[in-house]
Amino acid sequence: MPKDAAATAPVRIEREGKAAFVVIDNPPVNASSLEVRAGLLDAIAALAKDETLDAIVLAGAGNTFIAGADIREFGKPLRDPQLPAVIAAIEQCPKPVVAAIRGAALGGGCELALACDARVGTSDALMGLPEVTLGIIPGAGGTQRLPRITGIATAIELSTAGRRLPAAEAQRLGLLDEVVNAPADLRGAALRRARSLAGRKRRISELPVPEQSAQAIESAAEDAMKSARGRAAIKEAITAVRNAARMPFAAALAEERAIFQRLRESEEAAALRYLFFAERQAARVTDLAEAAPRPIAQVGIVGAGTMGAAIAICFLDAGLPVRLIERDAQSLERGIDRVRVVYRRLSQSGRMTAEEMERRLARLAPGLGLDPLSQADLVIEAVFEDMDLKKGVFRDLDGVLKPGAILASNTSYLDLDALAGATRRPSDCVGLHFFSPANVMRLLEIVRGRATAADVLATALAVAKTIRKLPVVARVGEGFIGNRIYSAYRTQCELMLEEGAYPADVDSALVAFGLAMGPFAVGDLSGLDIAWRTRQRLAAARDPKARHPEALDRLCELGRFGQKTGAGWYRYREGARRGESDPDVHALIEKVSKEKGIARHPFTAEQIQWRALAAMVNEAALLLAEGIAARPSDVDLVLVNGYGFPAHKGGPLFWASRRGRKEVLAALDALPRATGDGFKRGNVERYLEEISQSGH
Ligand code: T1G
Ligand code: NAD
Repeated sequence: MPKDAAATAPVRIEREGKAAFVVIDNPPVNASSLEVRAGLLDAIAALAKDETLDAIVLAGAGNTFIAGADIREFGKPLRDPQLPAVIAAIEQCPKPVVAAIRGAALGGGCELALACDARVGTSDALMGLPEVTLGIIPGAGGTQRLPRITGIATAIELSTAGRRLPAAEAQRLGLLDEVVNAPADLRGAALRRARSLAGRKRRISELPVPEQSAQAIESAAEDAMKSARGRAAIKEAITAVRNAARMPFAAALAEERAIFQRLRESEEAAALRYLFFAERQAARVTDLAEAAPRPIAQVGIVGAGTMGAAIAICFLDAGLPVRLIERDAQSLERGIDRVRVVYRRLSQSGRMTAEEMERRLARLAPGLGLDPLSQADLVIEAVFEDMDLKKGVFRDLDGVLKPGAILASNTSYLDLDALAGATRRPSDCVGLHFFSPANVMRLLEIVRGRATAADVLATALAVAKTIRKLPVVARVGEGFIGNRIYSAYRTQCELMLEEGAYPADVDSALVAFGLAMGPFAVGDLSGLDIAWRTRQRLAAARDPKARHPEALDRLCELGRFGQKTGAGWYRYREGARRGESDPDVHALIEKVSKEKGIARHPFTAEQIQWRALAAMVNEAALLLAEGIAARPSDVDLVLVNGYGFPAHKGGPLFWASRRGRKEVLAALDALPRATGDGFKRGNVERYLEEISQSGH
């Protein structure tokens, strides 16, 4: 192999005495691409017959072992050699092969490690079989070798949850034989381990599957199916792992591969691949150039209500000191208590030590008035959703904060440019729209104002990474991306009530589609008064000719705000989280239809689904055309990570791009007919084409 080819080869051999290191060097994450697989096969074949060698160590260059198969290859027919061939070569190699694992050994990377005779890792090693998060199952022996180490029940849990095991847990479960603290010690430890095998092979595939009670296996399978929500990959992963106990190794391996190949072609897999790359693209903002983020060492939060307190937890969890400000002592106490309750629950359930809880609470500094924020680098406002109040807070913050500090608002709908306009530093203003519960929901809509400086946006993106949030950038517009689309979707769902459906019909149809909850149950959970107040605020600007659903306003006029008032679209028994259909609501809805002269007709679940999703897709096209969102995949990320849209359907736009064009257009063309004047039809076709061209 000519010198320069050897230098760039994704797999190289480094000799060290009677040992050889096979190093995978395929940046950025040493994915086992076609070239890597071919390189590994050649290397193992060459070393297997090298009499001068007594040990082989498999390692990744940089701080990653192998992050799995190259996901970019999935949308196309897989080319030989495929991973099972490489794994068979390692198992059949007469010399012991030891995996030296630093960083990620995930999916195919974990399967390669399990094919080795021993595994040594550094303390930052991360092992697991996350294939189900890509709509597939392990396809190179993971479902057969893992249960031989951990037992069937644990292997079901690990392969269906897609869990990534830190080094200590991987060692406890037997995936790692040894853990070294310093990366510099890894090679030496791996060599010692290889030599300690004294030429013997230690094939996991030859191990028996540990005995386990049928009851333990059954409950692991049941638990896993609970979170499946119609996802085929979960069900298939359970089947494949269980085959380890009921079929010979080779037969179960072939069955695993067949399932893998079948799922690889599935829409679920295409959808999850699309979201995988969409997440990595979302943080890329084209015109940020080299803007460097500002340092954030101290954070302030104004308003310690439902959102403020949970946002404080995000920053405390990230190791930052937080000043939490309220308007009076009682509200402040309530806010601090909200933080304590979350940490106490984590500590009591063993997910956090009492010491760690105290450490995080010690970083929380409560206060009244804004002066304590004078040295903060970032302040997030989370007071009531009222423009005048928020403008006042922004104006006051402007007078207190040091130069260069960033002012952010957690507003759900309001005009960030107007808030920024209330200060003398609009370029330091940005929207940070968290989703409730903010310490749990991954999504963070970063709202870019007209004046927001590039380095302020870069800082917001860096902050999102620091607090482990998935950032999606939106421009200023009513409801930004998520709330705007959700509002259009909810409007169509409310209009269907006037035409013949009832809340439970709509909710069950959309839950059947895969949404976590239907719009009426969500409304009752978050409080109907929020949407009602927004509608009242926008009433003056509403097109008088457009159809406006009436039922919600009537419910709110009756003081039915949902769970918090014991009644909304549904009626709630004392303490119940699930509502019951309420004949009073049905009567109210029928009365509205009558008053409007609308003949009621039954809806099929499919009709409800198409109408609701067409509304989402259409509104997405409108806001993309306005530049509120930068790309279709950003919109899908928002709906999947903020509004319970099923990830295995990829988001409304991806889903629509996979349906027949005629069906989609028919559903879109039905919307103006149903909605009447004032309905704006978006150029959906353009964005569906864009997604189809993206090759997912
Ligand atoms: N294939 C191709 N590209 C990948 C990749 C992969 N497996 N993993 C990451 N990348 C790219 C990613 O798109 C980004 O590119 C860059 O690497 C950095 O990633 C047979 C079939 C390893 C924990 O599910 O979880 O093996 O945007 O931003 O935050 O059974 O990446 O810069 O151009 O995420 O440091 C199973 C997926 C595959 C692991 C690193 N493996 N990767 O996180 O960086 S299925 C996975 C990750 C499989 C076998 C089956 C993470 C990471 P770009 P990043 P990071
Ligand atoms: P909340 O009513 O639970 O809390 C608001 C807090 O602000 C109260 O504790 C109040 O005492 C405090 N406050 C009011 N005026 C203040 C002042 N001048 N100085 C300091 N504190 C003051 O409301 P919330 O649900 O946390 O919503 C807060 C903001 O977050 C709103 O803009 C809302 O639209 C937005 N938001 C809410 C959600 C949600 O699901 N609740 C989700 C995303 C965004």
